[in-house]
Order: sequence, then C-alpha cells, then structure tokens
Amino acid sequence: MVLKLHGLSVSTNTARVVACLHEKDVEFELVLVDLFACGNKEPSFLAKNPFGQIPVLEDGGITLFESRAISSYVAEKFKESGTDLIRHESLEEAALVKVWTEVESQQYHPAICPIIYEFFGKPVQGLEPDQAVIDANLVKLEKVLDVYETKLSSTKYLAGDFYSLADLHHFPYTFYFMKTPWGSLINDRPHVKAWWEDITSRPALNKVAEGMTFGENQ
Ligand code: GS8
Repeated sequence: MVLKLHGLSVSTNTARVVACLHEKDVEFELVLVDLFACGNKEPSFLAKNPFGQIPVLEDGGITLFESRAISSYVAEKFKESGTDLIRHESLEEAALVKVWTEVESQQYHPAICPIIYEFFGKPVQGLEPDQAVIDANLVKLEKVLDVYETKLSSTKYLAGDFYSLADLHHFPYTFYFMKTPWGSLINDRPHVKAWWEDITSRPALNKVAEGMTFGENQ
C-alpha cells in the first residue's frame, strides 16, 4: 500500500518529509490539505493530528504527525533502500546522527523559524513583518552557525563524514532562508557554505525544491 502524506509541497515541514521519502526512493501519494480554506481544522483532519498541523503520514494502520518523527520512521522502516540516513550499522554514528538532529530541532530551528515566519508568513496573512524579531533571531542564528562553522571544518557533514538525516532536516528552512536578504550568514562562513552547496546539489533535495515556491511572488 502506497504511503499517504497529507500536506503541501510549499510547506517547510511537509518538505522535510518529502525530502526523506525521495532520499529513500519510497513511493507516496501527496494528499493536499488546503490551509487557506482551513482544511487542517476539519474534524477528519483533526482525527489524524489533533493539533491541526501538516504534515501527517498514513502508512497502513499507523498515522503519524510531527515531521521529524515521521522522517525518522521513514528512514528506519526503509533503512535498506536509498540513502542510509541513520547509519544503522554503527551504534556510534547512529548516536551522532541523533545528536545533530536534536541540534537542528533545539538550536537551529528556534532561531531560523521566526525569521521565515516574519519574512514570508506574515505578508501572506496581510501582516507587517516585525524587524526587531528578525534582528534578534539573526543574532541567535549567527551564534548557532558559528558552532556549525567550527564543526564543519573538521567533518564534511554535521554528524560526521557522511550525509544523514541531521543534514536533511536543515534543508527546508535554510532553503527559504537563502531567499531572504540575509543569506550571507551562510555564504560568509566557508565551511557552512560548502556544506549547503553540497546538500543542495543532491537530486532528492532538488526535486523537493521544485515545489517550494512560497513567497516567490513577493
Ligand atoms: C510543525 C508543523 C507545522 O507548523 C512539524 O511537523 O514539524 N512541529 C511540527 N505545520 C504548519 C505548516 S508549515 O509546515 C501548519 O500546519 N500550520 C497550520 C496551523 O498551525 O494552523
């Protein structure tokens, strides 16, 4: 049975899961949820995710929400196909992948998410971006990126010399961030820049990027 992913291709959190499905060569059906028509607040959707957010994955008898948990499930279930994203043959490498997936969620995301919301999300809702919020989070993001610059000067990717789920999880928000006026935060750090260029040359991620057109008409 084909996996069903409820979401939108422009959505960052949907794109995180789609990236993982492409890396694993897993066939899936994207079921569109119209956020603008509040499709995510309908009882049939709330039955799948009581928090009313995309993405949601349905795989046979199991229904999952939270994009990082979904991608971990996909990477684990299909560990034998496509790119090995979780280094399942090495306890140490697998642990490092978990460390850096946590870093994305606990350090990187809290800084980058408000910037993306202010810059792309608010105008779509007819609201004015708050530059003070953007500035405060750019400072936070710079500090995280300084750590990344040091780390990536000793290993090619975040968890080691291998591409993993940890790198992949950074893709959607960084992709939109590079369309803001502050892409120099990435480009001015040579190791971070090389890492980003390497990741974005991956066919699986290029495929995801095709659908990430949010804010293109701004
Ligand atoms: C966040 C999902 C989310 O914010 C995850 O899956 O990683 N921590 C969750 N989804 C947004 C769309 S942006 O991708 C969403 O569904 N927003 C609508 C709403 O909150 O009403």
